[in-house]
Amino acid sequence: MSQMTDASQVREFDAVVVGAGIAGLYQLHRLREMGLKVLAVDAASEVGGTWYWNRYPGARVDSQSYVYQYWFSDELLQEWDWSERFPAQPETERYLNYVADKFNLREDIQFNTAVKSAHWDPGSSRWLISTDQGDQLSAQYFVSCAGMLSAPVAPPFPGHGTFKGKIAHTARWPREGIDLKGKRVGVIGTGATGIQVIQTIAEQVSELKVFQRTAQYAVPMRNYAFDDAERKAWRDKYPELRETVQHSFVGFDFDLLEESYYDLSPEERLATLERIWADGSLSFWVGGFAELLDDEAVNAEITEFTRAKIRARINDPVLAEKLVPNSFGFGTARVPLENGYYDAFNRDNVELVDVSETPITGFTENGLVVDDQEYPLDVVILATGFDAGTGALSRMDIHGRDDRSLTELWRKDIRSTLGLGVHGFPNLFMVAGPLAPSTAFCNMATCLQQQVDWITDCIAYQREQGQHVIEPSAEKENWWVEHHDETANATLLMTTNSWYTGANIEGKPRRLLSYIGGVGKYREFCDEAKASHYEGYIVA
Ligand code: NA7
Repeated sequence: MSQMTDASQVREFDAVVVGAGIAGLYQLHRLREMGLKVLAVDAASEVGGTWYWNRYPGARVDSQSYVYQYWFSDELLQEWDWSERFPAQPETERYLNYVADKFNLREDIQFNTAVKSAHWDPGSSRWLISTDQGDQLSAQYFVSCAGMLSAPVAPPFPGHGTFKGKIAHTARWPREGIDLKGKRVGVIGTGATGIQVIQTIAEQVSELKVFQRTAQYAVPMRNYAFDDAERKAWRDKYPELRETVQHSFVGFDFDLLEESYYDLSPEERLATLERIWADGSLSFWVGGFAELLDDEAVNAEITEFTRAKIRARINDPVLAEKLVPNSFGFGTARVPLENGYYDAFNRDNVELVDVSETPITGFTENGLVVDDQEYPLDVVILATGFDAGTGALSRMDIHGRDDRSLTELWRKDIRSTLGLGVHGFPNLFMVAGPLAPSTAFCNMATCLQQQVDWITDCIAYQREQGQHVIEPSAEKENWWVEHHDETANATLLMTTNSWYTGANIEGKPRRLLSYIGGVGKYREFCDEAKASHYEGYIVA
């Protein structure tokens, strides 16, 4: 108990789960069902995870509601009525609160509590965990459901402290909100988040300055309200949908097209692109031509199609060229959906400030400075993203066997086994860890549940066998990392700078954070590990 100061203060659990979002709630439920004594901790004051923190104006799920949900309870599927195809943050947060209440999950969640450190104690074969609230916890299993986009990053702009207005990061949006009506607002960042903010606040604020470093290819979202008949139609399809999402390329009810781009005439290609564009969802990207992601020529043609769509939306042709991406191919970074984003730039009160060549110098007391020009602002919104995949765990002080540090390991080389565990870290399980599809190439709800199920089955098997410790071997991990890299390197994604490859964080090792071999294929690897009774894992 070297990490602990007073053994009598230590609370003992079978498992400590970090996070009370989609994954954490389900993990808590599954482990409790098995009869384990579990504590979930979350830095937030309520459940929701991503949907608790990201309450910025316009925050909305861009996966269809009928697949972005839990599948484990038929009763829940019958009870919960989604109001829209793509629900806004408040509805998703309400859903997660409803789930927490329905399954009495709150009684085993400690809110307002962040894990500070977790150290593997070889003597007791347990994790010794400390929190920022002074808790000392001991658990056989340490399960991170801390999220893959939950560690926000903000550039260290000089003069930050001198600004007299308000600065808010989208992922730390205050619960009481920020009154933007009639204000002069600056938004830094035009990724999926910035796009949702900009299109939402453009008509509320007096002036909106959009500081854009890299333009994005955003696809129009076709959102609409569901009526009872539509909800019933989905409910009737749930048994089939539950299966479909688990075997598709990215965990949705659609899949990549079966036909090759090369088998179609130019007219047929265009007709297909128009058809999938009109669906108004991520299917234009990950439910389209498979060659988009690994064939430069095909990617270039689809990129041109998308650029033309963007140009057509902007009245001023000079501005249009600034909003059309020119440094990377369509689909080689996360594709945002938009709902009025490009139209916002046709408004008189919205100005694009191009910071691609001249970066933001910093804050003054009145606003932001670019190229010696001051932009007076009342509020600056940072939509500047996350330390994705590894950030949440790296920000905790996690030490495994032989005192090895996870932060140090990932600082040099981002490794994992199936994204579920890491060699050298016994009884550490990760949901949405790096090198699993859940980091970017999966409908999160599908992958999170599949991973929670795998972890639960693994723990159940261990207990049945009277085993206490499990850890992926070095060989198993090498096999996964090699397969992951081979799959990633065969695509066009590695050459685009974005959070997908860790390029948004200075010094972060480059590796595609998400497995891109397909959700169905990933599931097969996970199922094989289970069927082989965890061959390639070290058990004790
Ligand atoms: P992203 O996609 O990482 O976007 C962050 C944005 O912030 C992006 O446009 C960045 O430009 C911009 N950024 C970051 N630092 C700066 C500085 N110093 N100056 C100007 N602009 C800057 O984060 P999101 O929150 O939008 O989305 C993350 C994921 O959440 C999303 O993909 C969904 O899966 C949900 P850059 O592109 O680096 O030039």
